Amino acid sequence: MSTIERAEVFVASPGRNFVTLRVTTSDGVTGLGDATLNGRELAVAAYLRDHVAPQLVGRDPARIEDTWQYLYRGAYWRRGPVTMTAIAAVDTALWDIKGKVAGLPVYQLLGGRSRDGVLVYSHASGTDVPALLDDVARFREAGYRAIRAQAAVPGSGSYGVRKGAIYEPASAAVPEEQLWSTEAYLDFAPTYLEAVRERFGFGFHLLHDVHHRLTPIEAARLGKRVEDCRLFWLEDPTPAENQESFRLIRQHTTTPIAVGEALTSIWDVGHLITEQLVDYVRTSVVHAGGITHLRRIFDLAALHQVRTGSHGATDLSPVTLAAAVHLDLAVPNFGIQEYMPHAPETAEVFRGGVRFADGMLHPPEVPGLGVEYDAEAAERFPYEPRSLPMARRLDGSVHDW
Ligand code: CS2
Ligand code: MG
Repeated sequence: MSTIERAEVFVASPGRNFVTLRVTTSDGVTGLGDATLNGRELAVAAYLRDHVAPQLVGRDPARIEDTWQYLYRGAYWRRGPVTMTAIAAVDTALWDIKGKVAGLPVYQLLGGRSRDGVLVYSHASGTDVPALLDDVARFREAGYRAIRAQAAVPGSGSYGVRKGAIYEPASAAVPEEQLWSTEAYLDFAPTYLEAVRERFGFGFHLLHDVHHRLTPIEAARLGKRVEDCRLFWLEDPTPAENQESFRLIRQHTTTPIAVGEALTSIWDVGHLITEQLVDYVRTSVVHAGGITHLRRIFDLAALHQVRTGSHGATDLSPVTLAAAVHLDLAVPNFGIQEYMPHAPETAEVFRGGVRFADGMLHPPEVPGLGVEYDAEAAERFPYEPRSLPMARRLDGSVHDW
């Protein structure tokens, strides 16, 4: 029987910080898992190195479910982004190994293709409305069928506005403190979403991310106000710790709702799904316990007419993107996949991965996930301390970023 011989944790910054787990079996087969948690990378690296890796050596790599249960229930302390990201990395690496041993792409192990490709959306943004419209035009010309639109709000924070070629919010070691005015945002955001529809029409999906900034009644007001924009979804309209709070939004608007990128277990989204308080669940391979757990969340969602819409920002590595596309290809209730192309340096370390064509992503037709990690190249990109920004209202009090 093949056993796990090594579990190595790599922390590097090719374009941005990534934490990658590489599991190697006694037969020399390797599997990769993404363990990146934006702004808390070293916490997950330590969890893996100090508490998980020693327990993996000698285990049967084929026992994916048993390993998942062992790491989740055996830790006593359950749930939370650090724990679930560490478990996700191990789980994803074991699915990669299983695919390589079977000689099959991972989606074939998940039931095979349910669709020809994975519809994606990317991010258009601008410091003002003309710049946003120019950016939407660029993505339409690039063949995107779905585009998220975000613009800087005069007198308020500029959430979601790209500062260079690649969007990356974690810009400084100490959190950048951004101003936020709900009133200015609620007055301005509908106008630029309407401007996008006015300029480009309704021949593509338009999305918008509120990023946890509103109260339920404010979110209900926004959802109602933008109904004529026919959004594909309004994302993270309000913080989701209190899942029941989404019922108030639901009572006031037909604008579809997406939640979940910051949620890490089925228990954190279960009420939202079973009560149909959301239309899309955004949990990801890297933060929601890997392929094994994410598939459980997606299956629960399928029973309640909730579709998938996984997170896919640049702080999720090419390993997560590949694993997401394998899962997206197979599940019956796929909705859409977020796709923010990584920086060029990232491809110097993560070899292979998904392919973009005609507004969709396609997995590598090779055994496993189809990504390899170049540890030697990674040494050229040392870790850089980075934190996500935080937000303060105009009166100086802390707001949700
Ligand atoms: C955003 C992310 O992609 C999104 O929908 O919410 O950019 C998010 O801010 C980052 O992934 C946080 O690390
Ligand atoms: Mg988001």
